[in-house]
Amino acid sequence: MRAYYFDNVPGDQRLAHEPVPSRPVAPDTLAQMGVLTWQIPVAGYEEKLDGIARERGYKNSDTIDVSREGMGEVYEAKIKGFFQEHMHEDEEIRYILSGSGFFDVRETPSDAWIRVAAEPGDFLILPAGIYHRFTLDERDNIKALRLFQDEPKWIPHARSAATDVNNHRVGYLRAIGVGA
Ligand code: KMT
Ligand code: NI
Repeated sequence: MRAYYFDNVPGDQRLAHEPVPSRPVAPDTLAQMGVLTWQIPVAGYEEKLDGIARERGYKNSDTIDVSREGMGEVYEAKIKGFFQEHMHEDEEIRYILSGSGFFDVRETPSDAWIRVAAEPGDFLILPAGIYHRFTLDERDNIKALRLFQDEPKWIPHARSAATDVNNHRVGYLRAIGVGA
């Protein structure tokens, strides 16, 4: 999965926003932030994914189709919501089946955005407590499997003074060795 520092140039969120020259971010750097990435070929993915799900205790999954056709009336609102910086109290686990998009994750303590370009076959885990956002790219569609440990809890907590002291946020910072 390709990742690079976001250029912070205002404009269409669907564009790559990759600086020239690019500033790539290695998988190891992402892993130090608790962001784990794998490649699992889409052909015959079920068996491999079952293994990971068993290992990590993911008991449930569903698929999400982020596209105008897939979402209907709620499309615009969803797209806006996904791109608002937020955190969750659970991991955000995605396996990309088709299409593409960008997961932006905040590096701490620099507060820089790192853009992760997700494509079919990419498996991605965002840890609980990390600030992040998502956007479609110019292709305007992505289909992904969402995995979860128990009940789906997709509550996005928009970044605020309150989330800065949320237990899961504080636990995340401790886990990556940043802050108090
Ligand atoms: C999320 O929670 O931001 C999403 O599910 C985005 C779409 S998954 C490719
Ligand atoms: Ni999220």
